[in-house]
Amino acid sequence: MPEVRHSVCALDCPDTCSLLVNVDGGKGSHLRGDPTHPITRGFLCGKVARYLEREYSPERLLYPQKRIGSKGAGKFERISWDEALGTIAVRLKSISADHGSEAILPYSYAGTMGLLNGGGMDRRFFHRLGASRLDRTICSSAGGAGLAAMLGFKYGTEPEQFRHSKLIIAWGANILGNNVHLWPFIVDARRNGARLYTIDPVRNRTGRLSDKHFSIFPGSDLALALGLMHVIIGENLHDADYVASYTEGFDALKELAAKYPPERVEALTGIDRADVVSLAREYATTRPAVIRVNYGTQRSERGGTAVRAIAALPALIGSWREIGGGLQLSTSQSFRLNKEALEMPELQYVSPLRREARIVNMSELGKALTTLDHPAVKAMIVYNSNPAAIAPNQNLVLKGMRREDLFTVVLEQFQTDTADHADILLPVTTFLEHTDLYLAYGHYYLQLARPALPAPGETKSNVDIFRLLAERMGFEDQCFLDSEDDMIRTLLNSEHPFVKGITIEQLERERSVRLNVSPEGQPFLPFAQGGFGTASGKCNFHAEALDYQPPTESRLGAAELRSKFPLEMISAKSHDSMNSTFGNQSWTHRQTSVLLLNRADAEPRGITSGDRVRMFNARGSCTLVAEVDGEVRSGVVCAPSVRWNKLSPDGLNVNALTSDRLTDMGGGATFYSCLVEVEKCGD
Ligand SMILES: Nc1nc2c(c(=O)[nH]1)N[C@H]1C(S)=C(S)[C@@H](COP(=O)(O)OP(=O)(O)OC[C@H]3O[C@@H](n4cnc5c(=O)[nH]c(N)nc54)[C@H](O)[C@@H]3O)O[C@H]1N2
Ligand SMILES: Nc1nc2c(c(=O)[nH]1)N[C@H]1C(S)=C(S)[C@@H](COP(=O)(O)OP(=O)(O)OC[C@H]3O[C@@H](n4cnc5c(=O)[nH]c(N)nc54)[C@H](O)[C@@H]3O)O[C@H]1N2
Ligand code: SF4
Ligand SMILES: [Mo]
Repeated sequence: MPEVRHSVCALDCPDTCSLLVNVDGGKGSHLRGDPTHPITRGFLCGKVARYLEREYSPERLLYPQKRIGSKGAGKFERISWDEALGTIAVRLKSISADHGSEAILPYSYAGTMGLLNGGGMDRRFFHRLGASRLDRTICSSAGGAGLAAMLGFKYGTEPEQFRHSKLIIAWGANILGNNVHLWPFIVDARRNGARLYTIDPVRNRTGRLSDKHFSIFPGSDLALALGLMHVIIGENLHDADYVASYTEGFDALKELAAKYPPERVEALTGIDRADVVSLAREYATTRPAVIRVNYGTQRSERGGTAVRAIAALPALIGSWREIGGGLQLSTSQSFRLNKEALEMPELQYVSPLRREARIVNMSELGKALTTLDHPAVKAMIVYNSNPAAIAPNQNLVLKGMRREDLFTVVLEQFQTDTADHADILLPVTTFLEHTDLYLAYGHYYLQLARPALPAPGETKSNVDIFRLLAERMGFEDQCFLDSEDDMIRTLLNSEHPFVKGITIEQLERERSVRLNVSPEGQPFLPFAQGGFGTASGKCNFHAEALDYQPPTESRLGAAELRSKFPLEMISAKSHDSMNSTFGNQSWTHRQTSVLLLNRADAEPRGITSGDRVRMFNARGSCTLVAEVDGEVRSGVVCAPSVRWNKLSPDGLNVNALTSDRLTDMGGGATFYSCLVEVEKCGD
């Protein structure tokens, strides 16, 4: 009989699943979803059901290495940990002495969502070093800012409540692809007569299974939200009592919405005027109605404001009052852990800087590596991320990463495109092999995971590596001696009622603990009676900040750009991958080498399914295989992402085309505001 151990999926996914691992003679033999977990409910997504293939892949990095070929060539030689750590410490000390400590740049995102390995010992290390601080904007900062501006908090409807909804709107949210554990609740709701609508320029798996699909122009969601408000307010379908009690700025909103009649909204969004009207009426009169808006909506130039406007809709119709009403973008801010004590920003004051370090926006990495000055970036330490593949404006990023005078350290599990650019490459554990604490951004359960499997070769966790680096740098601060459990206790040391009283012992026993967001057995209705986190405690519509302008890179954007590059390119998430994490698996490679085109765009270009096509704009180009069908609306192409550059014929992926222009709020990346042209490749 195999021993069954518990773990938590660390991938950057709203579901944060609870896992059970069968272990036979020290080796994992089977991975499944924990049937007792209220969200995981005993099943896993396709990619993680096969995670043991990754765990035991012969391509795992097992030993520290140093580069022996040119940057990017991927030629390395094994070295000892002693040599690796020694080399890094010597280089960081000399760079800090010669150029100032801010010449050192950490670069990380959510390769693991674990709080300790994602942002614990590393943060302490870089603060003590006086390194530049990284603004982690690559994914969700625009939507986060939009949501916070409207609601004051970054949380919303519980996934469990979706089963009580009668109308579910998936707005830029590929639920089946990217958030599959919400689906069973939607199935339950539909059994009780609920309808599911999707608003997306791409009719993906979720769109195909919906009752109605609204094929929207990319980046025009703000105009649609205003159009819905036009009808709702114009026909007096709003909840006047909720609006009067818990919101402010309604009169200005009414005035603004009046400027968005259905005809104008049709022209701006591509959605038929009659559909705008019927959607608004249904949304306002179906009780309860819930919106699942996801980050797809905010990867555009107007993305922050779009989310802000969408987040106003439940307040307008009063659906926050109802079980199964409201809206969910993220639940992350309900985890009021003591992150400040974990990260220790005060260490910057004992660093050589003796002040707070400058902030570098990760969505502008190419610029940072090629144009930043005073000081220029001389060292980059990358962990939990693969910027060579996932960052926008890839040609500029790669130019920077190939600078001979840039010292690059990469902590990785696999030989990614970023690993190819390392001077020193360090092998790290997977989430199945180390301790960590996990919040979630799609539910309200806090979870603890202990190592379920032994760490192979000479792999170490991020926590251990930064602890060792601190020692080599001569940092004597007590905090670098903290164990994982010390750090978890630090995080749990919070007075906020949502987490107060949760202990490591309880987490050890129960593995998954629901936050104290509502009394036991009762649903969490965050804004049923106001209680917004804004200065006034009310939902502030702030209409003056909501007017719509089409994105520069869109079909209604800059004329000169449109004439050269008439197609809007979306590089949405591929169904069975996780950004670039599974890039070396054959199924991911298949899913991320295609470009979906509408027949109306393919035919005039002489393109049919199976053709090799070149997609290009002024920033770069890449080669893909055309798939012509009805999935994307005309004028839009979609390249499921993120492919490993080195597995493509030209060594580049779609991010060679994406722009490093920032979003309207939150300084986010605008991956989905991207104009391109496509041509058939010659034979
Ligand atoms: N299978 C899988 N799951 C994942 C990931 C993955 O790579 N693969 N990545 C994880 C990560 S990092 C994240 S942030 C989440 C993201 O989860 P989502 O936000 O759901 O993912 P996206 O694919 O970016 O976007 C969702 C949908 O938005 C649509 N979209 C694009 N532009 C627009 C627009 O302007 N308006 C509207 N209305 N829709 C638009 C896309 O076509 C897509 O269908 O998923 C996580 N889960
Ligand atoms: N074109 C396009 N580009 C995109 C997106 C898109 O939709 N389209 N999505 C964007 C979004 S939403 C996001 S979130 C980013 C994601 O970009 P990244 O944060 O870079 O995520 P991944 O590509 O999944 O790469 C994570 C890496 O971390 C490594 N890793 C996993 N666990 C650990 C660990 O414990 N320690 C260390 N050191 N490494 C570990 C994995 O092996 C993997 O190579 O990509 C963005 N880029
Ligand atoms: S990637 Fe998401 S759905 Fe898949 S196992 Fe992990 S948390 Fe669950
Ligand atoms: Mo993301």
